[in-house]
Amino acid sequence: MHNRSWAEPFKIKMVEHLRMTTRAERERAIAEAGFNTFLLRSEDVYIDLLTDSGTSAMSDRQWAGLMLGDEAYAGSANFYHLEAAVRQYYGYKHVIPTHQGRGAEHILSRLCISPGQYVPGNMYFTTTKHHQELAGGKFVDVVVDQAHDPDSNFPFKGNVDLDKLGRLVEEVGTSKIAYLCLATNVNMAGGQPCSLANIRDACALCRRHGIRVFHDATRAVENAYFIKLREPGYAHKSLAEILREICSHTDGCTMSAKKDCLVNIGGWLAVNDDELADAARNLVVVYEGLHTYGGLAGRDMEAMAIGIRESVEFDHMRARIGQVEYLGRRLMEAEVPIVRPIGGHGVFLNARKFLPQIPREQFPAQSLSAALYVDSGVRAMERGAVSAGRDLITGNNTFPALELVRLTIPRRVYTQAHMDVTAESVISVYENRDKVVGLEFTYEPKHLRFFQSRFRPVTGERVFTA
Ligand code: P71
Repeated sequence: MHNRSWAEPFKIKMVEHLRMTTRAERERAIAEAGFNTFLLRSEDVYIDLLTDSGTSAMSDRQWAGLMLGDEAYAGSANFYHLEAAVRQYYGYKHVIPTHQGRGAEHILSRLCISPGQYVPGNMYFTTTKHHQELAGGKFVDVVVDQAHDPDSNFPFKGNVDLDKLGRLVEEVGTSKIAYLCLATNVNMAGGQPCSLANIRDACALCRRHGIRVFHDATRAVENAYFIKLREPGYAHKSLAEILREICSHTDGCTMSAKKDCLVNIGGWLAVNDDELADAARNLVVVYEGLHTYGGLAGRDMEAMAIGIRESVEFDHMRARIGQVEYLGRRLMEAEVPIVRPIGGHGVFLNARKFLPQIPREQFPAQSLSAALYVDSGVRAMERGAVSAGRDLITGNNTFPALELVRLTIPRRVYTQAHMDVTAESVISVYENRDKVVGLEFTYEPKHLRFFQSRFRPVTGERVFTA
């Protein structure tokens, strides 16, 4: 079986029509959107690779599950199904639903961070770091150096750098550390996994110092797939076994179920500690909803419970990551600069190499995502300096080592032919890269600026003059 090509372990039962646009329409649409792909209308998008978040196609079983929604205010049957699925597959004791991942991050940050404390993490994620900062914490990057190098082929670029973590503990002392925020399949590094050996060692280091570890489990199953393929000793374990082993080292997790769990909305906070669980259940009623629904409908929790079971099936993950690899390989063959190894949830273009003529102050990744949209109607997401935002203290722009454009693949949605068209468009923009123009801000909001910022080309009116 495994010497054959992967193919989707499903067939298509319903289709959603896409609207094709002309280049002139797209020029107008991106200008109206302030050259920010977040501000485009989805009707104007052909292939939507903005995110894999909440964009999955649900299965017929999940759709059937929606009809079993128990919309009781309290004690919905679907909550207990979700709780059982999380306990079985992730292994945490207490499960508190939230409307999505950042809802869980908010509750955890408020409960576990005191002002002035440090929160080490294996690379920042925008919403995670923002909630840590709102709670008075300071994020400290402890990911391995390879994560910041788009050309490093290291197989576990998500790993925690134990020296960096150890040094922080020594410098500031354990009482100044809120917890270790351990992300699996690190998003901002390009969808890169941690090894189980590293997870074990990082968590053991924390345990020796009495520091708790909270896991961002958003893409933990994708991480488990890479462990199975790449880490000695795991080839014969199931994804479910590997997932349980990852989680077993940590004290709890935040989850955006909109990714691995194959739903359009939802998340949860899970913890093992009884007192922390009580405090979280108490706080969730203030911000999300009662602790048996957390801002979700009963039907959403049912779809999540079913999605969790589907997400750990090997053939599902093989096809999901196989599709991402297919796109990545096509771009590598054309020598387009992408982050290597190819990640779990998308292919990340290295905008600094792609557009060396655009200075970082003119946001090459933002320009590239706008140009790609103009070329073909493919929508990507900037993951560079605009996403990184400003320094809390100096207020200056920060320029992370990675200036990337993410082509994120929704799960079970697009075909290989869509990947071909995407590759053709990226290659054609690459061939015309000297015709892409840098951008400057015309509007910059205070929080998570990448969502709503507006820009204009530094010269002329168009971002892509090919
Ligand atoms: C993604 C998203 C959604 C997103 C969020 C912020 C900016 C742009 C897009 C969300 C994540 C995530 C990780 C590792 C927590 C969240 C928040 N990712 N951790 O990649 O990837 O979850 O969106 O459900 O609130 O497009 P939430």
